[in-house]
Amino acid sequence: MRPETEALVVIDIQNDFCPGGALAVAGGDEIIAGVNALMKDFQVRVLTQDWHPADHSSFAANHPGAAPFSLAQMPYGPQVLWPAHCVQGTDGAAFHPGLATDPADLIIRKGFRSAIDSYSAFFENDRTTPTGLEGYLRSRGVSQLTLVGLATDFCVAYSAVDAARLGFGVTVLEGACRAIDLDGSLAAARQAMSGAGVTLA
Ligand code: VGL
Ligand code: ZN
Repeated sequence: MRPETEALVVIDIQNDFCPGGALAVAGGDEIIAGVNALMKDFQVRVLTQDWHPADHSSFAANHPGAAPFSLAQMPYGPQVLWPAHCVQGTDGAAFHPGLATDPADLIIRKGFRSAIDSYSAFFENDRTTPTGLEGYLRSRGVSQLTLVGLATDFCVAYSAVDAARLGFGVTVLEGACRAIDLDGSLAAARQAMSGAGVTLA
């Protein structure tokens, strides 16, 4: 059993990111058994849930004429426009039925403001608006994080880099993650994580 100073953070294992979902990540469901097993090793376990309103500005459908996976300029910087996914209250936004959610101490929702996306579990995509997760972990005395989930190159990587920047020790278990890999995004994400001091295991 890991000490109480260590937390497992499970990123976005939701139906829409698994095969058959609106923004399916190849092999997204393959990691679930391993993640469930890993949860038994940790005393602090956090799940994140991508949780968008239907009018969310990261959805291509909300930008007339824009194609899914194209880039838009937002006030906070460039933003990939995604197929509509993880709409609040829909089956796509629910956790995959195979994921053991009962062991979770905290479920943190993100991306619930229409005007701004939030890949990271710590900050929205302006990299400054906090989700509250940092305070939760610090007040529980957590200093080391292990990250797993979907997708390696977006929500996992942004969470890992932010966590390292906040001073947490961070390990990403790549075998318990799967990537979208849009135009080299996986290689870029791995480089960003390594550069931030994240351990890729
Ligand atoms: C994610 C794209 C859009 C993720 C979430 O969980 O990696 N990617 N929303
Ligand atoms: Zn999203």
